[in-house]
Amino acid sequence: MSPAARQWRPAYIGIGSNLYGPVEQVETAFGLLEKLPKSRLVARSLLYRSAPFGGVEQPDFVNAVAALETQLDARSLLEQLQHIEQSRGRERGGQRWGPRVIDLDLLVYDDVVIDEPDLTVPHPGIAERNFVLLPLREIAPELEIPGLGRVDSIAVNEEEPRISRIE
Ligand code: A4P
Ligand code: MG
Repeated sequence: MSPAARQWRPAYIGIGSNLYGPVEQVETAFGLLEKLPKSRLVARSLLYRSAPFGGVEQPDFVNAVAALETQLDARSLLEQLQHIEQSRGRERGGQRWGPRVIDLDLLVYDDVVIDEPDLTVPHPGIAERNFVLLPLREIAPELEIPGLGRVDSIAVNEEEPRISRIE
């Protein structure tokens, strides 16, 4: 293994659920992220309740963001996230933007830019989704996102439906 591959690199994960007890699902996801190989969970946002984005009629979501440091490369990390989704009973091939027990999106992986259909990093939805932006701003306001700039300089999307913190 090259020395570079052993570096600890920051990564941010968006978590969403709107089925089967979303608060518990998100809490469980944090627990599973904590156990990822070659990775450590370094910060977690509060939980946010948000109206569904994307035009599909469905229950409200619970969203949060996790900060990791990881020695996994971006693709290996995405595979691990997909394992977690599967282990929680996430069905593949469901409706796009439809309801899901757990959704884990790789939002940012250090300063890396990847533009492939199966992995786009930074995640293209960050700037238009308050349910990603607000929890990310809570834990990483100074983060520089390639192509977008500092998190706390990204404007909130005023068009997006309601969102509130779960106290
Ligand atoms: N993929 C590419 N880049 C990435 C990345 N950075 N992270 C590929 C994760 N996956 C990435 O994902 C489809 C494919 O995207 C994967 O095979 C992966 O290789 P998916 O999770 O299976 O499909 P999806 O989630 O149905 O599609 P998509 O486009 O990821 O949906 P979104 O954008 O996640 O939207 N409203 C609220 N309020 N809160 C939500 O969390 N979520 C959605 C889902 C809709 N509305 C929502 C919420
Ligand atoms: Mg997804």
